[in-house]
Amino acid sequence: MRDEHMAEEQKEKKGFFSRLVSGLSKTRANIVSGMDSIFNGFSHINEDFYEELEEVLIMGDLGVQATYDILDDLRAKVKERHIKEPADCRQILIDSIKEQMNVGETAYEFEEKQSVVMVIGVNGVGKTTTIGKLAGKLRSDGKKVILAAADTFRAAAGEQLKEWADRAQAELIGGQEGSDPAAVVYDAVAAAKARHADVLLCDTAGRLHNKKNLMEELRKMNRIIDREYPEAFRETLAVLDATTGQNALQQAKEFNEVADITGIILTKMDGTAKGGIAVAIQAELGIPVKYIGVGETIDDLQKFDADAFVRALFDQPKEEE
Ligand SMILES: Nc1nc2c(ncn2[C@@H]2O[C@H](COP(=O)(O)OP(=O)(O)OP(=O)(O)O)[C@@H](O)[C@H]2O)c(=O)[nH]1
Ligand SMILES: [Mg+2]
Repeated sequence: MRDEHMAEEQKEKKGFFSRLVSGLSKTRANIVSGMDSIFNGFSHINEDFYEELEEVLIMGDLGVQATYDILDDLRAKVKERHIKEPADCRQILIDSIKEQMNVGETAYEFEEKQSVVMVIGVNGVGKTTTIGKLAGKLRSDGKKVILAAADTFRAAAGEQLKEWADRAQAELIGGQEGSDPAAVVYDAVAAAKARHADVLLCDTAGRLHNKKNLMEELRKMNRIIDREYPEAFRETLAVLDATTGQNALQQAKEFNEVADITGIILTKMDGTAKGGIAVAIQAELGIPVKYIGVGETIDDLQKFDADAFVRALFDQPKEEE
């Protein structure tokens, strides 16, 4: 029995890793091929070598901050260890990228607590889909999950979430289109308390009449949760679309001004060459990327694992298949 279980787990892990490997293929082509051609193209380490590396990292969407941090670290280690061969820099660079992305041990505490998770982000980034995936994941861990359809602005947003709720077998609390989203949150909190739910996931609108409106609405919902459900563990996840590259960074900054973002979910990592943005976000904002979306189905949400991410990016995928 136990062996079977372990074999199952191994298989799952493999599937998980190969999905990550294939999801990151364009990012890999973008960053790693560029890096490797530098490692192979230079016979010794000089200023040009560092400059070209810098260019590859910036073009790979790692962001200015992370790029400088990584290169400073590399320069220091090259000096300290008297490294002469460009190829010997590869592993140092990989380790340094990994270091930039450490999530910390408490990142997934909310999954084990009675919690409220606010999911915020501009329209179309993948909030509703991500909530569906997250609900599926929590349900399969045996958690009692309630979804709040607090996007009452966009037509059919409620129905879209309902489909995900059915798929994940989670309960949904919604409201009429055009009704007050804060009222939906109020009702959902009442339901979560009455039914002793483990996790309440709140879907929010990506767009209202204007941005000020949207930010005000988020504040209002937060106040209601604070007041009505103070005992709940709070998590606020900003969803960012990886394909938008540096724009995603700007969005996170704006949302962080109204809500205390505790984590980032980076969606659409499959099929983008801009996966390096995962590194930039952590370096520039100091907010951990907690999950990544690698496709459109319920299984396509993964906990962000810096180690697996870097391995999927830099190791030859052949040996893992
Ligand atoms: N390839 C891919 N597509 C995704 C991923 N996550 C979401 N999508 C797609 O992105 C589109 C938008 O997703 P939604 O979940 O509706 O986005 P939203 O943020 O809720 O949008 P609004 O409610 O309009 O603000 C859908 O077609 C999803 O299937 C992902 O990880 N990979
Ligand atoms: Mg939505």
